[in-house]
Amino acid sequence: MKYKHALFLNPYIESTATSIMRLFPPTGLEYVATSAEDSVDKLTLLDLRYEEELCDTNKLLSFIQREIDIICVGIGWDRQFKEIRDLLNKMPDGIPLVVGGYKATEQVEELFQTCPKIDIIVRGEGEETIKEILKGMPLENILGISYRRADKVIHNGHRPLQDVDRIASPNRSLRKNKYHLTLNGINVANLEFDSVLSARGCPYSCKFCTFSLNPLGQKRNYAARHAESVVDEIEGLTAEAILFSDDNFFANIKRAEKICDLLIEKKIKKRFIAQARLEIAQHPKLLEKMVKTGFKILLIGIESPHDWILAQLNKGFDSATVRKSFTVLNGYPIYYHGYFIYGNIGETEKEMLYISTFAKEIGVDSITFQKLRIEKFSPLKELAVKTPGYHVTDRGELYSDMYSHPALKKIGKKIKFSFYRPLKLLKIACKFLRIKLFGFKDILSFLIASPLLLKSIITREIQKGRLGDSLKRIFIKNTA
Ligand code: B12
Ligand code: SF4
Repeated sequence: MKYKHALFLNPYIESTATSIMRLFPPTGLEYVATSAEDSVDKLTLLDLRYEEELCDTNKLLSFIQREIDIICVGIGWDRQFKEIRDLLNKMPDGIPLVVGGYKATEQVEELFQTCPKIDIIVRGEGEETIKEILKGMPLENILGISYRRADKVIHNGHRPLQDVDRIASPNRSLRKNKYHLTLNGINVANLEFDSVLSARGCPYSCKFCTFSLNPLGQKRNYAARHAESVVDEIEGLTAEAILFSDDNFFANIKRAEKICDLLIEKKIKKRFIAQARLEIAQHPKLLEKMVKTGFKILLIGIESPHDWILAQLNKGFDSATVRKSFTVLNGYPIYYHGYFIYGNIGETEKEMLYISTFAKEIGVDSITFQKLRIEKFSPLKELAVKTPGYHVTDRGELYSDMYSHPALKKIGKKIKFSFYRPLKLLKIACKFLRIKLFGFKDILSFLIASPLLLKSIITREIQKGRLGDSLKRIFIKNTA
């Protein structure tokens, strides 16, 4: 073997983290590490979110220096992108550094420019590519990579996509930790989480979701694994709560029904979370089966209450459909989390604030809302640049002369506090009990952890200098 000990690293920087970042395993990195197992003598998979010792950068670097002869890092999200690049720049000289993941593929050129230590970037799906790198194949012959040669960056051609049924599921025994619900670093429930990828790609083309337009990216058309293979994978898992990481688990309704049927037939009792589109409301038979199977949470992209914005984003439905769909969905004991986008091109503050009212009206249980990002290859870029007063930063942040970043942040806070009123928080807790997401043991461990949790929340708010403001917004008046 060319390499004795490969490190597969999920980077994470504690100081700028948000609690939710710990809940699920790094699926993409685990797929690649699993595929690489037979190509190296030894493989260490490290999720820095759960490392007590090695999350200290100096200790991590000395571990790498002592033991590792190739480093493979996954960068999947925009979050902590700068901090991750700073970490990569500290990696020891002389040890090859390979990077891959969604964000790395989007930012190939920038990563080579800002991280002189990176040798190779694996673009798109990496299971086959990594094997060839680890075997020491000449770089010019490896499809799907970009690499440095002298002072230049060379982009090799795309790698053909593998049949999804032939890709091995993540080997969970590579993990050094289990995944639990932690809030502010405190373990609040016994429940173990895992994720299962049952399909890759998405048949829709919302305009803010732009990977397919990256000339260096490699987006597949929707391709789903056979129901039997998905259920076999689930059967072997120890976790009680499973997230289907698919873009949209219900893109093929018949297959989703078959997965439910098989899970019921095999008496596999787990709690499922899935990303879905509103269209699921048109399938009551499936919804009934989902409840029976143990589907507890659906994460649904609603994006906006305004028809003109939904059209601008090419979401494929209007606000009347959202309302109609939720009338159906609310008839089932499932927890609904809605994703919204605000700060759209031409959107006024009044329209942005309406997100909270709308979300309450349709009866969605919780929401998250993100400022519109105009990613590098977004078809919305042209509109943003053409619209007077609008600007896009190098990082894809959209702002306007009317709504600067701080102004949008303030609006975001108003939406948050207007939606999450004390009564709403109580309703969320009741809903969790009603849908039986948590069992008796989890509730008990939550109660035990709650004083510590409350203390940590208060400490964090004090550190950020916003305790008074948050309390005022929750209990007295929600103003900027
Ligand atoms: C599931 C999912 C989640 C889950 C997390 C699951 C998890 N395991 O952590 C949940 C619902 C919690 C979530 C949350 C968020 N998500 Co999300 N999520 C996804 C989704 C749908 C699938 C990710 C996945 O598992 N893909 C399957 C794996 C196999 O693919 P992959 O990760 O790309 O890995 C392959 C290659 O990239 C490569 N590779 C990956 N790592 C490595 C490493 C090496 C060394 C190599 C060689 C190769 C390699 O090989 C892998 C196998 O083929 C993606 C969309 C998508 N289709 O990718 C969005 C996506 C990644 N999420 C996104 C966003 C915005 C978020 C949130 C910020 C949303 C929010 N408002 O809170 C949060 C942030 C979470 C965080 N970590 O900070 C955006 C990211 C955009 C960006 N540029 O940052 C995406 C692209 C969706 C979108 N179109 O907008 N998400
Ligand atoms: S349905 Fe979801 S994953 Fe598919 S294109 Fe739209 S936003 Fe992207």
